[in-house]
Amino acid sequence: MIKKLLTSAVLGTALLGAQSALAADYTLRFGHLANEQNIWHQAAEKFKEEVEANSDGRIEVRLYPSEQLGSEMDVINSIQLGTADMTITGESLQNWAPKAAMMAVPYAFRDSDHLHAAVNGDIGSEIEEQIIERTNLVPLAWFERGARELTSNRPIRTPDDLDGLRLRVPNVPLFVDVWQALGARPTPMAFSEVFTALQQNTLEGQENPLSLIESASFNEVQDYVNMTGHVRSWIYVVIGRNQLEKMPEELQDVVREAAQTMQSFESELFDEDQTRLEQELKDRGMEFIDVDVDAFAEKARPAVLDALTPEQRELFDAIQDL
Ligand code: 2Q2
Repeated sequence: MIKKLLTSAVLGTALLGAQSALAADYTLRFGHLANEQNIWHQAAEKFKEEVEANSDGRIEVRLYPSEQLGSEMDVINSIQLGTADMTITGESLQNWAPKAAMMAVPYAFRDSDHLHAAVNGDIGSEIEEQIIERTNLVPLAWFERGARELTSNRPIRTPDDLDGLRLRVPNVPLFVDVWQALGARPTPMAFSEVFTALQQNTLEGQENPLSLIESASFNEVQDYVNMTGHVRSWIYVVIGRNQLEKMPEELQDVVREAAQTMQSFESELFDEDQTRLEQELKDRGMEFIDVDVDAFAEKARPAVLDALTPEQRELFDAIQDL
């Protein structure tokens, strides 16, 4: 009898143990637009590992790459509603927080150092504060991105060559304004729909950093990378403020520290990626086209200045003066 009781007690404990290993106290549903090959996803995996190990399993992170939780805009809405928790987002936040448009201004940053100085300094803090205030999302980490380049099936060297090119852009008002002014026909569309739209010729072009061009295999449906380098920018990994703050302080610290580890990890991957991407896309058969960048910059500028509100203009001028 005693033996039997003991056995069931042991069994019970074992079962309980198994159960607590399964059900964490907090689950973070982290969805983003890039696929598993992209360094954003590898960084997200690092975050998951760190958070789960350092919280002793009290936090579980579930990753959903390739817009499995919905498009970038959908996931932002879901985080606000509480049905998702984290994502990777940037200039699309302009739809809520006007200062996030600084992540979409063509030719705003001279180089990587200029960008780092802005993001790590007062300008970055101002943008982050407005993001928190207007979206209820908290930036936990940021990743530098390669410059956005235009892909197409005919070479584009000058704005005149655009000639009404049907171009996909993310859901970023400033991108629409600028590409219209340059002479293209921009359409906002979710990232996961772009490949098929290019394949079916509904679209003729898209623009993105080489990293996403490669991981999304756009080389299969686009022949040219036109080196417009039009937007040099960065992106935030964000978490819903409510989701973060409902965790005890010590777990919030685990999340924040894991995000910093992820940021350093991603930055190494980014540097490696930059030295590899152009050759990789050439090996896959894409042709790189030198572009009259000055002509693009000159034609884009009035559209930018026209689109910026006084508040945005002040921030833009501060970036230029940095
Ligand atoms: O083309 C895309 O969808 C991305 O490269 C976007 O730049 C990015 O997701 C922005 O929409 C960030 O908010």
